Amino acid sequence: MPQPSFIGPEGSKFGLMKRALPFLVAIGLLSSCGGGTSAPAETLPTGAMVVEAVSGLRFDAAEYGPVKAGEVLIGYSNEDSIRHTLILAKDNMKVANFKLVVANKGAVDSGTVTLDAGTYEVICDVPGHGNMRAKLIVE
Ligand SMILES: [Cu+2]
Repeated sequence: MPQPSFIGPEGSKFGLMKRALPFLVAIGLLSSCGGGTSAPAETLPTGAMVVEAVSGLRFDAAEYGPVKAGEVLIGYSNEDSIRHTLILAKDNMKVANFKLVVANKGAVDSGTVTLDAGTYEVICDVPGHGNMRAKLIVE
């Protein structure tokens, strides 16, 4: 027996690393490129109106804006440790097809929504988060 137990682990460990390295590099490249439309945003876009979810089931402000009517880019950042959402409503009517979701601490989401002038409610619709309400002024 030519000492298989001594050579063996060293050799196989090194072999595994050699095989794993290109794979890890490929993952790194994929995640840094991004670009897929369905992939969640990892950073807040420049120029976005940013809302933060903070601990205590609150938004970071009671009122946001004023922003200009038209296409409004909204960013949502989670400074809390649980999942939050962001929807908009005006005159008790939900703004259709717009919902931002931040699943955990540090998560961000963003989206563009077309808004007329007026006062909107910013709402987190997670059950039990009824206190997460703020105003958004659009003019
Ligand atoms: Cu919430």
